[in-house]
Amino acid sequence: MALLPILNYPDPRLRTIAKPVKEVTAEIKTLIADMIETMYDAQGIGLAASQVDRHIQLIVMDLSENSPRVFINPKVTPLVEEKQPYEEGCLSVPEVYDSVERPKKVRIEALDEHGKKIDEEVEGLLAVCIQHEMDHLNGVIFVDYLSRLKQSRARDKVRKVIKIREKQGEQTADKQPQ
Ligand code: K1U
Ligand code: ZN
Repeated sequence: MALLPILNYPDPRLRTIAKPVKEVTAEIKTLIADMIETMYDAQGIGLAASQVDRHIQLIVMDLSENSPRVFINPKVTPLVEEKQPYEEGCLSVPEVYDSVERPKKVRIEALDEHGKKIDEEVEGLLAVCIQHEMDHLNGVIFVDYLSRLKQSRARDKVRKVIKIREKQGEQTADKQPQ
């Protein structure tokens, strides 16, 4: 398994629209394992393939530690008009957190890593997280919902965090080994 570099905001590659997965090949299975390892290493609860520069409709998630879930070709439909705010974070926008309002209850239709159909009505953090990850597959980042001022502050913050991480010798998607 391998740790994958995560793209940082405002990298334009994060704006790429993901394509459907045609078949769960050995290569996709390796990508799933690598994404799960990368998500755990970064202490995230979700990761979309777009964030590791693979522009296919694939999401991994773990809200409960050690029971990772995989969503392939997900479709997410709001079931209620009521929205709820949640203080979101993003592994592509490190150390920036802000409140985003999203529909409280959604339906998730997808395939899992074995090709089995998923069809669930969800609320709470799972509803928040799947909508955040779906946005990634559509080239949308949670800071897009914030004011221009907050977006500009987020860009500055990410630049600072990357500099510190590079000084600490961490590998980032912005700086690959020569
Ligand atoms: O997509 C990502 O970058 C992962 C992201 C998922 C997410 C967290 C919180 C709300 C919406 C989506 C993260 O895992 S951010 C880091 C994190 O673990 C976290 C941050 C705030 C609340 C809970 C978890
Ligand atoms: Zn994110």
